[in-house]
Amino acid sequence: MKDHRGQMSEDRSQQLKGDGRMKTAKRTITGVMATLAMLAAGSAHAGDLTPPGAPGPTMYTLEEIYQRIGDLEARLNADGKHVTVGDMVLIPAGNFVMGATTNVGHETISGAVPQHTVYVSAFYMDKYEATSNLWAEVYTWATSKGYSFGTGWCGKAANHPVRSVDWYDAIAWCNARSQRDGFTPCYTNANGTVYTNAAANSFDGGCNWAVNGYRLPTEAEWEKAARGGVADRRFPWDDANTIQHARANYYAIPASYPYDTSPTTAYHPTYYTGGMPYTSPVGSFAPNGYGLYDMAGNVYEWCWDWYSSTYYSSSPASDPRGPAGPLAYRVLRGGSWINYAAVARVANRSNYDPDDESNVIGFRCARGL
Ligand SMILES: [Ca+2]
Repeated sequence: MKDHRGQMSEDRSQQLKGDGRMKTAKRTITGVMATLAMLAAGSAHAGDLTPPGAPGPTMYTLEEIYQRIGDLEARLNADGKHVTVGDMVLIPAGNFVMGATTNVGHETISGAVPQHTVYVSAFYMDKYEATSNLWAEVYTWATSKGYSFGTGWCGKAANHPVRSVDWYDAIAWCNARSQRDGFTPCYTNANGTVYTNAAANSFDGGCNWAVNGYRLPTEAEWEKAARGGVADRRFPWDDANTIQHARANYYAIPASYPYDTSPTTAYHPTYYTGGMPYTSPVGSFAPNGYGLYDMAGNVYEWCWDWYSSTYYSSSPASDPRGPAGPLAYRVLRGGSWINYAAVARVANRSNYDPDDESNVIGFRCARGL
């Protein structure tokens, strides 16, 4: 993964160097073809750019090349390493090792063994947990269009994560966000209509994975995203296998977990204020290798999958989407402001009744290309 990311940077760097801003039309046909080849390589990462195909009558014009280079520049994250669309980051397609990192001596985690290699197709992931502000904007739009929601929702402030939304509310909200933003909704009822009635607290349909709308990430997508392109780590960062309050909003008990080395204990001292929940504004800590924030702590995040503690023994190797349901619980990931360091591990698996809400649970959206 690290090599892959490095390659991505290098490819793009070469693209930008290679064009030399192309201020004149003196470039030879050889140079143009080299640029096209690099763009084709870049398009494997960018996802929705069309590869040029075999050299011949389908060659791009210089104007088209400028356009595509401009597209890539416009979509480069502030860190200079990641392609973004709005507040979403492209998570590149590829394999990663999912589950408890027992191979490097890390602890076994309930339900998170055996380690197994999983291929995940490219997707976009929200940089931030869905905020109270974003929830409210979409919620207002949605209820004006006939959507209904089953639970109350809250957020401590506009820039804090929304919480106290159950799983049904979350997927209906994803549909509403898709429709509001001009994308195709992913969740449809068994009769083919768009899922809008979350107040019913039931869902007999499925997710159309082929469309481009917002949706909950699968558990595999979430873990791949959380690992940030780095293998064999306990937490979303790549420079240590320990956690401290400087890195995440969680409940620190260094005496109980050797990898919890926070000098401050219990609730995060900065956010232990104003009554529960002690959430923090999204993006208050450094992002991970993919440019994603709060993949450890703050609020738990709903995933699509039903939860089964034995699923890793039989899950498919490519784009696993959870066991067949219905089961009792859906997957939660990442831990929250109230959870111990163990729950903030990238391999840790939690679960909850999709019909229940809690002030420790929120979510973020993924989106197909
Ligand atoms: Ca989180």
